[in-house]
Amino acid sequence: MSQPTDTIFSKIIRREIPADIVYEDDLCLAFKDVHPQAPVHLLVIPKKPIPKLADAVAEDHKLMGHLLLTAKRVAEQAGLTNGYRLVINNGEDGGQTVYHLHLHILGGRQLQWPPG
Ligand code: DGP
Repeated sequence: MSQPTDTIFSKIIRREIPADIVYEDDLCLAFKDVHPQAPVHLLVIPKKPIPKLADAVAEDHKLMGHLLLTAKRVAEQAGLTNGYRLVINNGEDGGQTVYHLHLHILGGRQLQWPPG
């Protein structure tokens, strides 16, 4: 099923709604999650409105690498020296609620495994 590409995250990119932005470059943006699940909970999103990971294509491979390296950089910037978790929820069974690809950075407490 196709999802609308203009989501609340597109509005954050365009500064139409406020967000606590911690990092930005030409390709991506990182900001605090509005419903934090850990003491540090940040989201890294591409500026390109890819609805979900399953919609990424071969030509996105550099962007995908950039998102991962940005997550590492942002986690370091947030002081997560003792570790952290990256999560990408993909689609309905993955628990995705906002259909603009995003990486969750979770840290600042001991995380459990497996997730619910
Ligand atoms: P997911 O379930 O993986 O699609 O995660 C979406 C996340 O986005 C969820 O943790 C809450 C967060 N979120 C939803 N709306 C907003 C918003 O308007 N601002 C911010 N900062 N985060 C939001």
